Amino acid sequence: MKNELKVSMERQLKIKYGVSIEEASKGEIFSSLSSALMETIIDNWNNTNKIYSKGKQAYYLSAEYLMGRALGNNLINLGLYEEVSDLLKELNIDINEIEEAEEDAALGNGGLGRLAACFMDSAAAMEVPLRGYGIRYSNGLFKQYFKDGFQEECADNWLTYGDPWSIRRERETVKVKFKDMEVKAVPYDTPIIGYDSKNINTLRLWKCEALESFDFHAFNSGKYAKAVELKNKADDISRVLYPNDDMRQGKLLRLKQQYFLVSASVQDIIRSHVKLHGENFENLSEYHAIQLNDTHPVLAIPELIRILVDDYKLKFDNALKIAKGVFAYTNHTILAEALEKWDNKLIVALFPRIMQIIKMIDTRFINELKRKGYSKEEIEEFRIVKDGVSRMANLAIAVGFAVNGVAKLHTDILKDIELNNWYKLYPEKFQNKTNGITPRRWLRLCNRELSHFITELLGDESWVKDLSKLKELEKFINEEEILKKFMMIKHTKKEQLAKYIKETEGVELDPSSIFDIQIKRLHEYKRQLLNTLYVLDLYFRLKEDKNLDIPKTTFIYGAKAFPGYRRAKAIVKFTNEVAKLINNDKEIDGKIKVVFVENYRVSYAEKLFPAADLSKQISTAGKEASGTGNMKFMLNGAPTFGTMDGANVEIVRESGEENNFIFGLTVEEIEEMRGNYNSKEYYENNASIKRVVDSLIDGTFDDGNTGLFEDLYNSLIEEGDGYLLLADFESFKKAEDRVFEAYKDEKRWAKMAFKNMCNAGMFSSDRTILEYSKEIWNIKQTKNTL
Ligand code: 26Q
Repeated sequence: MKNELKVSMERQLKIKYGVSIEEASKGEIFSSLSSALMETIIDNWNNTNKIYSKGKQAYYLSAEYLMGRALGNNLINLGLYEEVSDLLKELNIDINEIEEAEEDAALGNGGLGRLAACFMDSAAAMEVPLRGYGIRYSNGLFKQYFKDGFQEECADNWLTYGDPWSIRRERETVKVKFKDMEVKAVPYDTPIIGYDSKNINTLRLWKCEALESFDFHAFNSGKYAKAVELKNKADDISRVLYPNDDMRQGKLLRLKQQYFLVSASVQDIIRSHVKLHGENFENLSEYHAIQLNDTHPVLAIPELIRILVDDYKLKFDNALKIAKGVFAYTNHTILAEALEKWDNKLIVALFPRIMQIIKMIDTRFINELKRKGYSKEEIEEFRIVKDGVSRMANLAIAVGFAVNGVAKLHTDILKDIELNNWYKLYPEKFQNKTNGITPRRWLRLCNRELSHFITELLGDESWVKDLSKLKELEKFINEEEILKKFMMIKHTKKEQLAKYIKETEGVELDPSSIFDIQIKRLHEYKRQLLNTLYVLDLYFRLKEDKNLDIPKTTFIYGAKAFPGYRRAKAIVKFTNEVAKLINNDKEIDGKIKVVFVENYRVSYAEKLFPAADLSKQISTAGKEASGTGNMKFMLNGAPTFGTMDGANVEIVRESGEENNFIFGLTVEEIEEMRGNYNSKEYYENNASIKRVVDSLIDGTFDDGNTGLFEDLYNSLIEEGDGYLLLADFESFKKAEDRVFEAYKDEKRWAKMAFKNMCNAGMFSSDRTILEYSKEIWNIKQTKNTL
């Protein structure tokens, strides 16, 4: 294998770049090695497709896939990591440097996009016939850097040096029609390699192109701009990922993107159905299930009906009935502002036929409700088309055969509160599917030291595919030598992170300090500001009391703010100012340190999770649907410091409340308080709170006259502190005291951390994907035996 790979690499280097291995740059080595690996998997890939097409398949429709890097993960899944590492070493090349040469594929914002990527990996490993459909954005999520502590953004041109992990399938191009234009959707297929399996699944991403790349007649008559106008208009559709991960933004281009994705994907599914089973659609749901990742791809429903009615001449009611057997919908959010509503005028302007179909679905649905005895007023709240807009969640629940939340608490909130009316109408549709993470990337790849130790203790590597086996490690919980080794590995990962942070951020960290880490998109509800107010209070207390006895602590943040989200950007700036003040204070002498890392992304996450002592998950209870970063920390042996929100509830149930640091109001307590909360009381009656909140307006910090800090002050004091930061402040502080207490006792801490790792088994996305397969899609695990 080694020699074969080397020969293939040399050939690739020659044809692509005209260089030898000795002359090649790191990027060129990355690219040629990846192409060489592609060559070795093609047969298994084609055979997997062949075998899958015989039975029922599921399709994941998602506007986002936050894949990160492919090389390291693919080597792990192929079982070739060590071999290739040796091969490169013989050539005087460090495999880490080659991995670092790969750009992240950042075609997603955060949790929802990363979940889609974990699901792809798990489906392949579990040999589940699932195919992903998405958009091949030319620009992924923006890159972030800090200038004077302010967030700045620049474009992510991840394709500048090409993508060796995808194949353009020109022959499978489809056309997508808008009212005013027609475009090509060209598929790019990426292999999703199953760990320790011959199964290779497919992620198909569509690129938008003009039918003619260039208007020759316009060019000849000297109209150069006009000659490329249509090309640019088509390119725009798959040009960039919208960097928003909550608010609905009624943007025309975003709606075009959504329809582009679903029209191409549904046409593709129907084309393969017709090829395999003929023009018979009564059996569509016997062969296909389509999972809608949030409301973003919900237009797939009217698009399928359009194709069946207009192209294959089915009756509308029959087409609707068929659609009802095919679609299932996942809800990822509780925030009301995130529920997508599209202006009907926009829909009509872009695709009038889709508007007609949505209205027909709405009419049929109203009739169904009338038959069930609902009154006119009651029916109004269910309407799909209402007040000039189309409500995508309503469309998805009315037509889909299943609706699921992403953690137990989240599903309960949907059933009991947010979607209670729907739950009463269709109780049988509602399911819970607690999220998960892939143990390949989030342990086996990113923490090879810990992985090898686990394998040594368990005797083999079967845990990588059956994470529940970690539970067997609990029998070692009182063995000092084992705990010592476990904590030594943690220390090694902290040293590696400290080195990287020194190189990239220029900040020196002490690996023996507590690494307290909060990494996630920046949002008011995720409460990074609460964390920073706490750190500032701790700083003030240290200044007052030189003898305050706390273990040395490093507070690490990573987060991108939506470029138009002023308050989120204010929190970035404020945290950077607090960091500057603390890190430069000679008196503090490094007792506490704060670092906000630049450009947090999947490949950075792989360095942060394994090095964490403490996982910060501090959202206002009831706001975080699940969270998945919390699971990555747990798997790498970090206790959770968090509220009873999202999947934290299940994490604590699995690992024990005594092994985590839970604080803050619960969902029930917040419900009870509704309307009676007055943040000013907390501000006026608590000196610590007053001091840190006042620092926002008393000149302690400089926001460059932008008014950003005053705005933060107003959010807490004048606008009522909607996310209850001040209400949870004292409880937060007490929980931090418990952390310090626990950390001082090395053995106790080691046990807490170890206990978390041992109980992370249920958070494998392998478990999640098998639940979707059995309980929603009704598809079978199918081994590639060819
Ligand atoms: C919608 C319309 C227009 C533009 C953008 C959007 C948009 C894009 C992305 C709306 C939402 C998102 C992403 C949401 C998201 O990441 N939600 C997270 O999903 C995770 C996986 O289920 C959960 O763990 C998190 O709790 C949830 O916040």
